[in-house]
Amino acid sequence: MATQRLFFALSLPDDMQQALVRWRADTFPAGAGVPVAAANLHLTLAFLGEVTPETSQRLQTLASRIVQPGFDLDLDDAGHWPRPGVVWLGCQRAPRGLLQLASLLRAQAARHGCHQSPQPFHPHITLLRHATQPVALPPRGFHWRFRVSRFSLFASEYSRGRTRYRALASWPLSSQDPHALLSAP
Ligand code: 2AM
Repeated sequence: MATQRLFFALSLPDDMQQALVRWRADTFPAGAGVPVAAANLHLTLAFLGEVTPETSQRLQTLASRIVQPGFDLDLDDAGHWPRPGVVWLGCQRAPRGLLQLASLLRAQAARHGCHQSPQPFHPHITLLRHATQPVALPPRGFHWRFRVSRFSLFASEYSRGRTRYRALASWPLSSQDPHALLSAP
């Protein structure tokens, strides 16, 4: 079977997608860049690149064994990377759970031959692409919070001029706080 272009990511709840799309339209001028479709908004944990079915299966098995509590994600930062032409939304302080999950998935990917960027992980949701000209960023003060209780493996598929991200599998993050377990009578 052919390879697939895969990545592990967090998807956004529907109401968050809609809120971000409205905020983006109010915040950035139409010519600032190409908006990412609401359904495609996501936060990448580990990019795998072109992957064989065998490697995909192995990484899915490892992902299914991850035991980690869920966490809250605060989206309260925005930035512009002019070289890749990306305007992004992120967090001023990434939660430890997010960094742990990404680091584990990236390490497993690297061990299975998926090249990982030497750049430090900078969690972000890409809002606009092809934003190569200077962009005025909104002043700090915006803030969304959502609970992350699962992560997914996505395939990036391109057809009829459009990129679509299709979830292949999802895994829950446990709802229990490990500290609560430790202090239980
Ligand atoms: P981006 O949003 O910053 O462009 C699907 O393409 C997802 O994988 C996107 O979130 C994209 O990040 C990320 N991605 C694509 N190519 C990548 C690469 N070479 N290294 C790391 N992440 C990449």
